[in-house]
Amino acid sequence: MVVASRTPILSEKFQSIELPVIDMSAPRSVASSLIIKACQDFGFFKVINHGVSQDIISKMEQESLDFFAKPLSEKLQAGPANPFGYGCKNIGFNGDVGEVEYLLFNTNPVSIDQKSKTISNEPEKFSSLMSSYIEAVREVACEILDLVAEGTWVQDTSVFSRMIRDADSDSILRLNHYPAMPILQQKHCKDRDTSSPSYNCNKVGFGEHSDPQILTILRSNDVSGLQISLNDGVWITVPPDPTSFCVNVGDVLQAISNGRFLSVRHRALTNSYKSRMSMAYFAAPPLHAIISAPPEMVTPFRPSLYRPFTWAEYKKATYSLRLGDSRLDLFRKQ
Ligand code: GA4
Repeated sequence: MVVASRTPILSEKFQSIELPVIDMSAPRSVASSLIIKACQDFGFFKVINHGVSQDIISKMEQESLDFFAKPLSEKLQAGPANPFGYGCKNIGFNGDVGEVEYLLFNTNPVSIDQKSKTISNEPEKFSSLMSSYIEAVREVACEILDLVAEGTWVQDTSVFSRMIRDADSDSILRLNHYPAMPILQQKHCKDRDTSSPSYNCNKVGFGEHSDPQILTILRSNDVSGLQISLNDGVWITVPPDPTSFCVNVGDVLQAISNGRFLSVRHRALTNSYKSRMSMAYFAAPPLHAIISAPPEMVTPFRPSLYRPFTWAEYKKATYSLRLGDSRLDLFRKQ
């Protein structure tokens, strides 16, 4: 009897794309215009010279590897991820699944302290490392948002970054582990031509979706897996680059830019040879924050697209839908 696998196997070859690279040490006006162009054209870009210490990044990756290497019974003690903690295969609360295990944290220090106790044998050390990492990536996100405001002539240039600097910001940190899925273990791959050295047999680790928040700052190891869906719905692979951060526009930034910037759908695939590790910081407003485009983003040629809403309202809609559903459309003006 052939048993259907829960996540389909994708054995097609994908094209890859080099994302625009933004050097954060470039003059502000240069960085600003490149970021704006990338947010409009791709919704994705890479940042280099971002100022986050390599030492902190490596230690975070090591801590994640150590955690995911533990026996499942121990990892489950840090779960369920409802809303924060360890999760395995289940994504959200409406039946989505993927070949991934993960840790989800709210970035507020009290929540980090509490969760650290179930994750590490040295909770204080772990919690302090997490806080340093979060602070550093939050700075990168704030800098990018200030550059966006400057380049779009928004008068109050900290209007966007203020939302994520707020002590009540609802930002999230997610540590993902996509286990390697050796071809021989994949029933449906056995019959295919696996002799080619470039042969890879992928499964969906984290299915197609857009990120609900303002901005995502992603760091991955040297294993490919991230794909973005460009205009025509074709999946394009983003080559891994552990030396940079991959940044993408979230739904809220699409709304506050009045549709000028794109919250692009993306997904993560597993790899046959090596585990993929990623750490994603999702910069979000406080729950009570009102999401609406500043007046500079609305013109007679670009009339207001979305009705004002709170992040709490948006989050509620997000969690009541499936991973791949489009939520921003629900907030569009008629
Ligand atoms: C996608 C982006 C982030 O990983 C996340 C995810 C969240 C979850 O895993 O709990 C969601 C997903 C994400 C969007 C739709 C809902 C919520 C799973 C899901 C089915 C942490 C987030 O904020 O939204």
